[in-house]
Order: sequence, then structure tokens, then C-alpha cells
Amino acid sequence: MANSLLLMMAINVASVSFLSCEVREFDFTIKEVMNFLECNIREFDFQRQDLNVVTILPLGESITSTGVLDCANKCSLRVNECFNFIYDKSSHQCILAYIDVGSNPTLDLKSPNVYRSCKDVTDTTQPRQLVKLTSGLVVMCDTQTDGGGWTIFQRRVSGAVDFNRSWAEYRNGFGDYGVGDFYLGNENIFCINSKARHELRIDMEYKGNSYNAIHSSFDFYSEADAYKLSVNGYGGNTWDSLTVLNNNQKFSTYDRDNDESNEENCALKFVSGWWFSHCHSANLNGIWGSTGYGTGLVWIYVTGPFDSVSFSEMKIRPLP
Ligand SMILES: [Ca+2]
Repeated sequence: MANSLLLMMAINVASVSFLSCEVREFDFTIKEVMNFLECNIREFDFQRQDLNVVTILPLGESITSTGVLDCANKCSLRVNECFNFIYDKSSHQCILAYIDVGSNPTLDLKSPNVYRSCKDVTDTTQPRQLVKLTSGLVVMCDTQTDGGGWTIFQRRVSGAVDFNRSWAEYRNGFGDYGVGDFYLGNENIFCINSKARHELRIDMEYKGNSYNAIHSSFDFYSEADAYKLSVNGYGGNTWDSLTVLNNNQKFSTYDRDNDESNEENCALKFVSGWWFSHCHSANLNGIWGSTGYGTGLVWIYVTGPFDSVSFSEMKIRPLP
């Protein structure tokens, strides 16, 4: 029963039905439950902003508890790990439930040895793994490509997530780790990159072929400089489309025109948030699958202006 309930919680994670499930499961006063759950949901919402949590949590640990509020308290004391709890009145067992995004990718929030960066991830059995950094930020790591250690900050695999977003959304990040499409957020990229020098790698797929573009030098400026991007030192198996028109440019969105064109807002025109100049030669935050002029996930030397790559990942790794 406990496991099936957890599964139900996983599906309706913050919904009213999830709450009523709990009320039915626990045999104590609704007032007590609601008081706690209101608190717990707030905590969860806070975590959710961090995590973009998607699927959930099968197993926690079972500990003896004096009552439901004690069990709730045990959970709330471990707010960074414990998502919710189940208290079994007959056995006095308190089961703490942890956030986990399932088998692939896995979210390891239980390890006391949290990671400074994706480079600290030693378990490379999953090609993509979610980890919580020491900063508290949960990131998706590419653990295998060219030795792994990559923090992915942009990912397009399905088109399920709209990338035509505001300045604030691009600053804070958006998307869904479960679906696999997300943007980590310019502020997060800036923070990560200010702690160490990084290289940038872009992986793409187009018509069954894989392409990569690597810059050994990656500078990412603060919001005061409109998250300007500056790269250098190119390598890869395709020609560099990024530096043709988009190097040393500020970030623009439909509601924040920082591009070099006085006539138009490139972000508005090309339906994306990006480092536009007089617009672009690459536009990986464009419209999924678009064949409209320049509006797709363009990498000009691969797709031309009228098509889209079918997979994109932008990732950074600390330099040795
Ligand atoms: Ca403009």
C-alpha cells in the first residue's frame, strides 16, 4: 500500500488529489494533516523551482517514530532530502520519501558527498545523470562524452518545452529534466563559470548524423553585461557556426533587445533567446522542427537556414 501510494503521489505530485490520498491513508485528524502538508508543499515548491522535478521517489528509509507529527518533523528536518513521508500507525514506522527522478536519469540526493561539479561524478553507468551540486543547484551531467564531466545547460530532445521565453525565464532557467528539454538559466551558467575556467561543447544531431562543436575558451558575463558570450579555440567535426555572427554578443529575448540591429529585435524575429548580433548563424533555442527562415534550431553549416537539428546539447566542463 505504501509503495502504491507513493507512486500515486509521483503522478499527482502537488495536486489536490495527492493531498486527499494522504488524508485517506493517514488515520488522524484532517486538521493536523493539512497543517503539515501546507507547510510541506511550500517546501516542495521551493525545491521544485530548484529541481524541475518530474517523476518521483520510491524508497525512503523506515524509522520508528512516536507519531505522525514526529514523522513529519523528521522529514522537515531533512528538507534538502525528504520530499514527504508516510506514517504507519499500527507499526509506528515512519517512512521518509526522497526525491528521485527514476532510473534514467537518476537523481542522487541521498549521497552526503554532493558534487562541486559534474566532473566529480564518478558513476558513469548512466550517460545522463542528475546531481545536486554543493551550491544546491541540481544539474544534468553528461558522464560519458569525451570522458564525461559536462554540465549540460541547454538541451533539446523532444520539442515538448517551449524555448520562446522571457528574459527572466532565460535568466532563471526553465524546462523539465524528466522530459529532457531545459535551459539551466543564464544566472546559473554565469555562477558556475565564475568559479572556474570552462570549455564549451555543443552536440547536435541532424538527419542521422552527429555533430560536435567545441570551444576551449568560454567566457560568460553577468546580467549587468547581459550575459554576453565569448568563445575561442575551436575544434569539432563541423564548421563553427557560432562565431560567424554570435560570438562576443549579449543575450537577447523578445522582451530584452540587446542585439546589434537597430531595425529589429532578432529574438522576436527568430523566436528565441540567444546571443544575437545582426541576428544569427546558429539559433539552437529556436522553434523545434521549424523549417521557417532562421527560426529553427539552426546550425548554419549543418542545417542551413531552413531546417532544424533534431537534438541539441550545450555543455561546459572545468578545464584541467
Ligand atoms: Ca535590435
